[in-house]
Amino acid sequence: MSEAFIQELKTLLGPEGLLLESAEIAPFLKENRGLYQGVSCAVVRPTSAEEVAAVVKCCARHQVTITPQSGNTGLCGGAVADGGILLNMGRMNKIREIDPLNGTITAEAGCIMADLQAAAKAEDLMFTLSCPSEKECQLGGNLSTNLGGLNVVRYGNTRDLVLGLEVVLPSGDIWRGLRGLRKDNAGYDLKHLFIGAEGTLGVITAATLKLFPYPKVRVTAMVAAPGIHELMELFVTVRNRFADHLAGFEIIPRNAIDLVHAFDSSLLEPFPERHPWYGLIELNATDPGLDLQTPLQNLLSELNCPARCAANAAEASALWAVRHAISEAQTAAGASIKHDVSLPLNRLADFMVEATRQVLAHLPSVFVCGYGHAGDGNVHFNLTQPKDMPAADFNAQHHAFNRIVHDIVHGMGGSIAAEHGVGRLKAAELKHYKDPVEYAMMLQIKRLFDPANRFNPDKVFSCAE
Ligand code: 2HG
Ligand code: ZN
Repeated sequence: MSEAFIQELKTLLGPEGLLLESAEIAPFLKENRGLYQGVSCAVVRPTSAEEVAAVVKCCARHQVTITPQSGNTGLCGGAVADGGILLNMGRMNKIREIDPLNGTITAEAGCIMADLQAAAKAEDLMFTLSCPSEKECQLGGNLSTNLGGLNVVRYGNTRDLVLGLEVVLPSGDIWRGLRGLRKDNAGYDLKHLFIGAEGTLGVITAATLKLFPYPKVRVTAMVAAPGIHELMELFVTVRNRFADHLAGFEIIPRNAIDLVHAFDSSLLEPFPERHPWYGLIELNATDPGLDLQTPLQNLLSELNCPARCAANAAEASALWAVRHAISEAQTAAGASIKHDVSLPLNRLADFMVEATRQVLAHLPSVFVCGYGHAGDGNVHFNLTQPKDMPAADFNAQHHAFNRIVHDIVHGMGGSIAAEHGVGRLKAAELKHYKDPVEYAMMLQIKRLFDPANRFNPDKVFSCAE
């Protein structure tokens, strides 16, 4: 980066908007899982779309690349700086509007998910995205990876919630598309190009998303099943019985619960006895008079299904705390090779069985723990380093494990990237598995929006494109 470029940035941003000291920059260059080390000598922290646009134009003049970053909680290296500037959105954290009549929130990319939930709740509305990292992750990242999360059965993925976007394009133009319309068929629906694009087509600076009436009734229950096939059957039965009242259904293997207890022994043991599989069910309703608990309990006892219905909000939180802790517990247990994949619901259980069989055949001592969001077929099929194997040796198996797991996913009609993005981690895998016609269309779109390949250049697409 030239001195002239840095001088221009200083003029555009002022001292708070530009970090140049290595000690200040270092936290932004850290990658969540320690897989990558970001490289940059300038972290830009704008406060408006106009500032972002000015920075983008300045980068174009000086041929500098841009890595957009929001909460930096990603798991696939999508926000790792590549030598150009790191565009951190954390200071664009204003909620611009909550419109109760329209049922929408318009918020900037640097807003933290938990803050959006709280702001909506204050208006008796629900911001429905929720995930274990909700106290740190930011809207820009949620949009850029199309996060699903814990309420996906009822409310859908991020993409299903977005009505409008504000985006700074690689040209430096600002697309002011913050419409709150539920029906808009005036031409192409361009917002969907930017959602899930991981900052490769532009920087999302704000979004308008749907809100829902805040539920007045909530039932949380942990259930148990002898196998994953039985658990998925139970999911379908509960979904068909409760339809829109089913907000979430999480699938959890026994060894995830063991992992969680090894990490934090104060977390709840759901039942006195152990079971191979657990399901965490969340039902909700806006009608305060509606009893969901009795019919759920009746259904589960008719099915002879071990169940623990939370008696109060504290017990519900304790049950959810077990689920929330899985990812952190896995991190604490050693190096992990993660597969954030999705399957058609009718193949999810077969996938779990077959993938477990094949990875154990490859490395019998590997710790296999696949859990996730049953509602949208999203499984986190994660492998943890065996205790007797150095992390470097285990990590050297990354490609071999990817090939085993992703081949099964692909063969069953699933996707190798569900809600954590492609980032740097899966760029080569994406190219390997994507239909060539589809991949070529993606490349054409990338080249149309970003012909100089300056926006997150080494993410989603392989460097060699
Ligand atoms: C979750 O559902 C998150 O807990 C993280 O998506 C999953 O760490 C993971 O693999
Ligand atoms: Zn998840």
